[in-house]
Amino acid sequence: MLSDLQKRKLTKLFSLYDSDYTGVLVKQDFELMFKKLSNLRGWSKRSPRCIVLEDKLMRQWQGLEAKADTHHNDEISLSEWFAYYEDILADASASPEMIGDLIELVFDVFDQDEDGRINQAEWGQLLAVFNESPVYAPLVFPQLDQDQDGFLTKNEMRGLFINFCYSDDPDEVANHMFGPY
Ligand SMILES: [Ca+2]
Ligand SMILES: [Ca+2]
Ligand SMILES: [Ca+2]
Repeated sequence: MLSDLQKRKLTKLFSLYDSDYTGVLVKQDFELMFKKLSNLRGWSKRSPRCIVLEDKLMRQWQGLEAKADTHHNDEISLSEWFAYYEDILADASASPEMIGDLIELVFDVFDQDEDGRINQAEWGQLLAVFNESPVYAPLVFPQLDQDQDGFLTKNEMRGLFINFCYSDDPDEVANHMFGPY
């Protein structure tokens, strides 16, 4: 069973994906996300990185639809989303792959200076693209960056995502990684 705290965080994650603010996830949310992300980087439609990004997002949508759309109506409701995550979080073999894919996507798009790390400004851009105010970046980033070197590495990010998804501790810093929830 997901706890209330986990449900609040997963509702937050759902809202990050709901690009068109309809309260359900559909293919168009991923298409809009693709547009926002490729615009952020100024990647032309035919550039290899753009093609890779579109392919990754479409595969994410297809994977989500195949597993989460249990009512087969081409959309994912919040309750389907909860059920999907309940399965993922219960299956130790499923979550590393999902979290690994998300991290690759974050670094592909938001590591804009391409130093292999995410800094506070890059995190602010992620928040802005995913429907959250970048004003939260200076509030949350220093807490997320636990070794305080000014950057999140892939390893640090992995730990944060895992705690965001799994932790039932209200004091866990990763709870706030995407802003208020
Ligand atoms: Ca939507
Ligand atoms: Ca960087
Ligand atoms: Ca760090």
